This record gives sequence, C-alpha cells and structure tokens, in this order.
Amino acid sequence: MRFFAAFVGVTLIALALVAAPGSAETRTVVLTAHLGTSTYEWLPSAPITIAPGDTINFLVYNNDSTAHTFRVSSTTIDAGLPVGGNTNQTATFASAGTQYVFCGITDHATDSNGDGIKDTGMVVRINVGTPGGKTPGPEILLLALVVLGVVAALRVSRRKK
Ligand SMILES: [Cu+2]
Repeated sequence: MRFFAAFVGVTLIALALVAAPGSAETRTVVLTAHLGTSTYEWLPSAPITIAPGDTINFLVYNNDSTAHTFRVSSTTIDAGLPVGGNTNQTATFASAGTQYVFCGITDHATDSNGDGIKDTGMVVRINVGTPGGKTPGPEILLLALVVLGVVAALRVSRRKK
C-alpha cells in the first residue's frame, strides 16, 4: 500500500513535468545568398527545426554579385539585400507548421508543386514542431513508471492468492 501511494505520487509529478510547456528558445541562424551551380540559393540550405514559440535571429549576408531580398513566410519581414549587404531580422514562430525564408525576387524562389510553399531555389524550410515534442525525457520516465506499476500490481495480486 505504501508502495502504491509512492507510485501515485511519482506518477503525478511525472505528469506535471510532461504537461509543463517547454521554455521558448532563441536561436541565431546565419544565411548567405550565393549563386550555386545553376540557381541562386541560401547557404546553408538545410531545413531548420524549432519548437512552437521559438524565435530565430537571422543574420543574413549577400556575398553574391546580384541583389536579393530576405523574406520570411507568414511575417511582414521583407528586407533588401544589395550586393555586399546584410540584414538582421528576428521572427517568432508561434504555431506548429511549415514556414520558410526566401528571396522575393521573381524566379529566385519558386513553388514547384503548387502547394503554396516555396521549395526551390532561394528557400530554407523552417519546420515548427509540435508542442512538447522537444521534451521526451519526462515521457520516457512516465512510461517506465507505468511498466513498474503494472509489474508491482501483478506481484501484489499474485501474493494475495
Ligand atoms: Cu534572390
């Protein structure tokens, strides 16, 4: 019985940890406009993954010989990037979903499959993950407690026979 009370107590603490929202983070991302083998692109071009509520501080440089612009989907950010220029822009991504940064100059960033999301050329995808997705630790603890509780319950019920 004492074990059961302790089990319930620890389980409630674990549940509270899982339910608590993760604290929002601010990350700095450096991007450089660049002419690739045949198209303009941002370097690095790998997708950025963050959690809802996180903020990105973009430090953007144009080392290309052509002017570009720096835009962020679902925001009003639209900064000019003259040759040799740079811009510093900050955006907070509140909701889960797909966002992206892109160049607003015609044909520098395009939507190749018509889904409304630019995906080719000067585009860097931002995957805004699901809430709580960044804190798997307490969930694993909770799972371990549930398994422990089942094992303990089986042992108690067996002893009663
Ligand atoms: Cu461009």
